[in-house]
Amino acid sequence: MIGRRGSLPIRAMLAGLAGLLAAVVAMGVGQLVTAFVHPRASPVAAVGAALIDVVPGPVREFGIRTFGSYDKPVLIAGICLVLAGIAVLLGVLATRRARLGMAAVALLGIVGAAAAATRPGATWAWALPSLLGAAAGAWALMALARRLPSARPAPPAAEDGPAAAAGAPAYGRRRFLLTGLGAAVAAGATGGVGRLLTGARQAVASSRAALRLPPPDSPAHPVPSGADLDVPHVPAFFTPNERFYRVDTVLRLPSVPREEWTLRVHGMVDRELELSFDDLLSRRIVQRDITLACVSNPVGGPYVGNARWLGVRLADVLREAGVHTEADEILSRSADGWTCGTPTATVMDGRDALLAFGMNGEPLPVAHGFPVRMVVPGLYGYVSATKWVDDIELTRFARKRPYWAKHGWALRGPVKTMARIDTPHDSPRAGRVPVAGVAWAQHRGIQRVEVRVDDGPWHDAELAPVPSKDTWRGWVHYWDATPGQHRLQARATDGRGRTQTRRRVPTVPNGASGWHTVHVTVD
Ligand SMILES: Nc1nc2c(c(=O)[nH]1)N[C@H]1C(S)=C(S)[C@@H](COP(=O)(O)O)O[C@H]1N2
Ligand SMILES: [Mo]
Repeated sequence: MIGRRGSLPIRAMLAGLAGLLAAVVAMGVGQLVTAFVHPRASPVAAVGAALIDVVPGPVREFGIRTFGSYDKPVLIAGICLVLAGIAVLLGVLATRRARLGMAAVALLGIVGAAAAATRPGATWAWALPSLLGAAAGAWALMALARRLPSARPAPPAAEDGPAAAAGAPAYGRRRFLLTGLGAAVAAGATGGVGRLLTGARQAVASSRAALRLPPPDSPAHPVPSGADLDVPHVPAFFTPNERFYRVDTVLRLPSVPREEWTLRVHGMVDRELELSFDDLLSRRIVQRDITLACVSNPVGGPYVGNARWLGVRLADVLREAGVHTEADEILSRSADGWTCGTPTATVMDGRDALLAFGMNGEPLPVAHGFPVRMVVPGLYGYVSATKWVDDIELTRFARKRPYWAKHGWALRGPVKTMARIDTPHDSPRAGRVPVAGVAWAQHRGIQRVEVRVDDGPWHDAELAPVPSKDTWRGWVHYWDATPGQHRLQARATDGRGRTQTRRRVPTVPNGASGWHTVHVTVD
């Protein structure tokens, strides 16, 4: 009796293990096939990308904000965990009701295939990794289930000693485990070969490392001394690359070696262009300091950074292509299929809209768009800053709506004037306390920042000198802090004399507004 009762949970555990092993086989084969189709056709990547698309907007933005650059690893880990759970259940199911188990595996394959085949830019071939992976998984599951030791009663002797462990079920278990081991090795091998074939990660790393940035034909204005405020907790004028905020929808960073990169310029133009990376390098190279801001930055939030970009002027390239006057939209597309719509008039109005390949003296980091991204001073990133850009189509807003416009965000996204209080943020000591931060109104510039305490009079803050109206500007006001609770507020006025609105609106649909307000308790 003891032997029999003991064998049931073990059998269930082995069935679960069979499910897991079959899932690993499915993943390995899926990965191998992915290498021949497209990186984004991998079942996990496709389901993840589809999830990002279908979850309600607030959930998506919450995820992007909360996890920052970690949202995608968290999502991938979540999907893998859920898959592992499903695999265990399927293993148990398949050993009891084989048909039902197979039907469930097929359903999973179809879900993955449908997610992959409906990604932007997908072809029917993108369904193959999921379908072939599911087929391999089903086959492995059946093979393992057949070798599962059966739950028949143990011989009577089993009750009496070590013989119990050496009986027929143990022999069956060994056979099962050997098959399982074989499956795991096969999965590792196919998956590994798939990875090797993909191999793009190393390729892009060495492509980036080997790039020597050309000197600019048109250097950035020298940064005036004092642009860095040197007040603790206020960001430096240049945001270091590794600390620069990151916002995008990709699950795995696109791997585009510059040797393989091309930019196609087409649509409503006189002449289609196709530029290689070397073509870019042979053009007039400009270097500019430009502050980039995200539309989903809440008032006082961190999604803004300033960098020295190196690249070519987008307007020069477009002029060469000959843009038709009716083409009011520059629809740019990235290697991962994301799209962005930028007003043609804005890019052509003389500002330094760039196709950038350098960031703060380094080749563009992969996370920030290597080999080439767009940067347009004055516009939020979602309507201007396409990373991994490889296609630019001149079209009309009325005809083609970009990614975020389909998710409820505004078609146009000029940056709103904003002052952020970076310090103090906790409990300063009474006495002279710097109230300081950064303010931005790209391409209009910052003319004035004012600070007030507890609804008192507005005080002009000192402004740091800056090289152009395309960057943020540090500011500081020294406050005679008295003990107790206080409310600090700041507001900026742009270079055209317009003070930022007091009206608080949320980030959706075209950027948050309102005066940044900070509560402090002075000791
Ligand atoms: N390919 C691609 N480019 C993209 C995005 C994206 O999701 N995919 N996000 C945009 C948004 S919303 C912003 S704010 C900026 C952020 O650029 P960063 O990650 O280099 O800071 O990139 C833009 N470029
Ligand atoms: Mo953004």
